[in-house]
Amino acid sequence: MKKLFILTLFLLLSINVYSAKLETLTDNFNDNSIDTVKWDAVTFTSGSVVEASGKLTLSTGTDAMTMGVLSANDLYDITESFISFKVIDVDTQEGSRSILGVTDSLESATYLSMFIFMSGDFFAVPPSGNPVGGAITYDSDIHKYFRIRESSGVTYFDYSTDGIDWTTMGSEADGVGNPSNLYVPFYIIRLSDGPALSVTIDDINVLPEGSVSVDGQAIINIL
Ligand SMILES: [Ca+2]
Repeated sequence: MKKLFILTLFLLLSINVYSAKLETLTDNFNDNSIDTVKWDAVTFTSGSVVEASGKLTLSTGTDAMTMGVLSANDLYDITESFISFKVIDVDTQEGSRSILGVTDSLESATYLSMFIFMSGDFFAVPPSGNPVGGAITYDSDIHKYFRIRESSGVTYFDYSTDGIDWTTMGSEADGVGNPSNLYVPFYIIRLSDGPALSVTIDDINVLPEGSVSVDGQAIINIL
């Protein structure tokens, strides 16, 4: 009985200490209702977060600093894991900034890995904060799937048109932060007054059949 008690205590403590692998956070947004077990949807001032027509749209208002935010309720572990998502469309004009990815702090991150869409381009931003792979002009017909993955202490950034064949933008060592307990925020913010802006995403960690990782290893989360 004592052993059972100790084992139970160990398991309970383990649940509190270790985050689930990031690849286990999945959503196809097909039930047109935000899954509040997985996600916290937040709007600031006149922004909005809407799951409809099988996808999720985050929007700003027309005032500066308005935003729409979808953030995972739990923390996740990216080590030897990954997150992929589909960007159906995103406003990238001046005054718009969309940030999709993971971070160990919402205030002052020591580990972060994010895609940022701004000024007509998108960037892969690794833990150092210095983009890898340069600026790529965003084209919604070409840049549909995005993925951040970690392997052996290195974080990689990939994009794909079909979710099957991937292009690696760049990579960087994880650095000093904690990649095992990460927030997963997706948000769009309007930096100055102007028309409302939006980003529409889908298929968090859901990829078409036939998709394999860039290094040819595991087949991941097929439809
Ligand atoms: Ca969907």
